[in-house]
Amino acid sequence: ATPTQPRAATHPLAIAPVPSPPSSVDGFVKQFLLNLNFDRGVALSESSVTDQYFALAYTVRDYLMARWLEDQKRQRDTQAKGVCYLSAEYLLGRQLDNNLLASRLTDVASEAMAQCGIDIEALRAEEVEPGLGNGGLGRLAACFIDSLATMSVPNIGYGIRYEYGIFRQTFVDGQQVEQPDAWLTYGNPWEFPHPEAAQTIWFGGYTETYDDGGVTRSRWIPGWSVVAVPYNYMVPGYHNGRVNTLRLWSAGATSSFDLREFNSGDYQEAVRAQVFAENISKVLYPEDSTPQGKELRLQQQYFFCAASIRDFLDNVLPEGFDLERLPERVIFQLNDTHPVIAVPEFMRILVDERGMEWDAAWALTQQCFAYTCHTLLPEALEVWSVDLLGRLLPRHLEIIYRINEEFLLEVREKFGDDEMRIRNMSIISEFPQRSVRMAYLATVAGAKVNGVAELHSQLLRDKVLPDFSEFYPDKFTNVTNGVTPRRFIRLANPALADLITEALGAGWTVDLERLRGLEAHAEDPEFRARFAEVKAANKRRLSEVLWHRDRFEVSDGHLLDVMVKRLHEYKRQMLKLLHIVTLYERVASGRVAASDLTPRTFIFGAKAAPGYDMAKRIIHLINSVGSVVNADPVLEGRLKVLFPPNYNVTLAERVIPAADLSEQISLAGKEASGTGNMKFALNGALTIGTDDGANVEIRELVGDDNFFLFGQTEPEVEALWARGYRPAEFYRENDDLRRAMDLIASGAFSGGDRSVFEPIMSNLLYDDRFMVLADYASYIDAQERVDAAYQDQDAWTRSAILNVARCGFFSSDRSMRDYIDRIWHTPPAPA
Ligand code: T68
Repeated sequence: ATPTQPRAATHPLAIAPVPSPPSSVDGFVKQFLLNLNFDRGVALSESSVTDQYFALAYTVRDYLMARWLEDQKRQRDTQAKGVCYLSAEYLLGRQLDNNLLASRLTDVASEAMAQCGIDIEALRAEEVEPGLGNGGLGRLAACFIDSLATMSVPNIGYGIRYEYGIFRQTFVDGQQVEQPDAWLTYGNPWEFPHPEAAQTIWFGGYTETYDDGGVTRSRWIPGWSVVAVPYNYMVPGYHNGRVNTLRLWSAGATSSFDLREFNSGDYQEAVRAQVFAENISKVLYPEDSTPQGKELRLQQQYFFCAASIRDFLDNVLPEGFDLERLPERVIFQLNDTHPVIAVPEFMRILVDERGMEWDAAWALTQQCFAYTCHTLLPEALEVWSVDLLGRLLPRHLEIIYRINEEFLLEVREKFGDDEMRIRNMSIISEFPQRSVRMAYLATVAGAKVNGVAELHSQLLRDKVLPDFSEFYPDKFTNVTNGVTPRRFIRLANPALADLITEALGAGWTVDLERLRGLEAHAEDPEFRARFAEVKAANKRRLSEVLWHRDRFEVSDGHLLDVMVKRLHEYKRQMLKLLHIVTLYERVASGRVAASDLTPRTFIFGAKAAPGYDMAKRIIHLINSVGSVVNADPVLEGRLKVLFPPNYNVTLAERVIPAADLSEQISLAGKEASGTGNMKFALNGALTIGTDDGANVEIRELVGDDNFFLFGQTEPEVEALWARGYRPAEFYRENDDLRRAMDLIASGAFSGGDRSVFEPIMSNLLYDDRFMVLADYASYIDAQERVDAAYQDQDAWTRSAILNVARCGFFSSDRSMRDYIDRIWHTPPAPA
């Protein structure tokens, strides 16, 4: 048995008698003081805010512990089918409030802290959010594990415990400067390390063939190894007593490795080995949607996949489990291609280590894995050069070759010797260099392949993987993304949550379609007034946060127009900026009176990948336009541009509930789904958006009257490319556009320096891959409809309520139900 297999130890108590909720304030205080004294080693009177935060976190943990231990034991006993979610990213956000909410301890904890003379708000502010993800994909994983726990579905989330998460963004002279995210500096009260359960993960070396009783087999003689130490995190369900597990792996040196060096007297080498090994989980790659093909990244991917697969087979499954029955026990869900190396690893274990026949192993693999694709950008599809892969994982490369060989035989059988098609479908591409297409490998290996919104799944079938969808017509499916209403309504917007509960009763938090009940209330003037007051209060709260954080002031009575997401050209922050510059230029040139502007505050939040020059230039331009616009008296304070640095989950929870207008303006056919769009609509913002990703479904649900649609559709985009897109023509033919671009080009936002933003301007004029100029006129027009609609505040509020009422579909609980029905087939867990 491995160190994590249970021992036979028993005692009548079995689980320590920690008070379990609902609980008294006294009991909570007692437990808190125990933790403060015995774990932190300080007296209350001597304790720092950090001590108090840790003791509070430990106390919440204590209340969840019995349930966590029970759920693990029950799962060991019942071996119910569960989901292993494999994801290189989990963008969790702060844990304290979520865990208090899940365990019904929010009020008890506040009262207990008050009795100790502690301001719980100060403790909340003390928590550093774990930023172990880049954006949508990582946050989606966090929403999904929350929903699975809330629905009592057996689940282990597997990933990487990066020592440094997504960088902390600062601005120096308007330009992004990245700082390391040292989130573990003061320790982390939410994790449980298990160094005794570490795994050894091997890399490199070579393969050899050997004779196995007359059959020639291949085996891997690896060259070097690191250890993977599991860190467990509790994932509590909301009010159901369920606690699932998130298991993140941290890399370290193997003792044999550095001991050998140490014994030979080379201490420097031993330390170097240590550093080398620890590097593997050192830092999250900050590239979003542009894979870098770096060796360390592949090491990270294999590191966590190998550790997770082995953990599941050796520690989670009972000893002697019949692997033929694995599909009844588990599904490994691949969150994009980042964990696809788990497929050849799984095959290697079955075939090389467990002696299973290839065909039997492959049949199991094709039942036990499923793949979610999160992109449509061709440059975002991950490929690994055969060279690199073969050097790092030689046996896995052989396995991939064999998978490909047999797959292409099947293709020939079905489609004949159509060499063009064979080349197009091969998992190995030959140009520009021989490499492995990870999305193809995932598609061939997976039982199912899904996109993340209706439009995306359709384009995935028709445009990205057309040959595959013809070959495997039943493999492709859609699961539209969703977001957790616990974090993004209950925690982020308590005032709205209370208003909803008052109107609809409790229960909507786990059955979000019930929000439909608000439709009737939208017709009630008093309800509308209260809803509007909630929005106003959220704006005041945001205003305080931004003042405290960045010394920004948010003026009263402004329409809050928000665009928060990673900075990427396809998302088109430039289009938003051209709108702002247009409004400014009209007033500055005297063509429009400032008093005719709808007062608006524009809020941006966006990190750029550190190596993405154009994105960084656009950040610089946003800040530069902001400086000029915010300072120019000609606008009479009617336009403000705020760009708080370091947009993250914590800030999202304050910004989204305050927003009036949600900017979802990607070029049609480029944004796979979006999830921010759902969070805004559920918090009563109206969307201005293109027919892209999940915007399509939002608009269908809320209705055209409650959504500001603009821009080309995906087929129109295709048709314009086919005709020949010349952006300069749009520049020449649209006066407003020309004036706005000329103003930027003139150096008006760069102290007269015309060179700073020239690369952005010439890119727009002569390339404009994302058709900013083509959609400009339509966007400006839609913004004028926004201004007009905002004049009638009461009608606006009615629309906002209808957005909330009609977006219950976008709960991640519904996404989980869809995954269960269409892909996982995990039976409902016992209550
Ligand atoms: C996003 N993708 C999609 N990628 O862009 C978004 N990529 O439309 C969708 O809603 C979301 O996934 C959830 O499905 C990403 O966020 C990444 O973050 C990423 C990270 C590393 C490498 C490539």
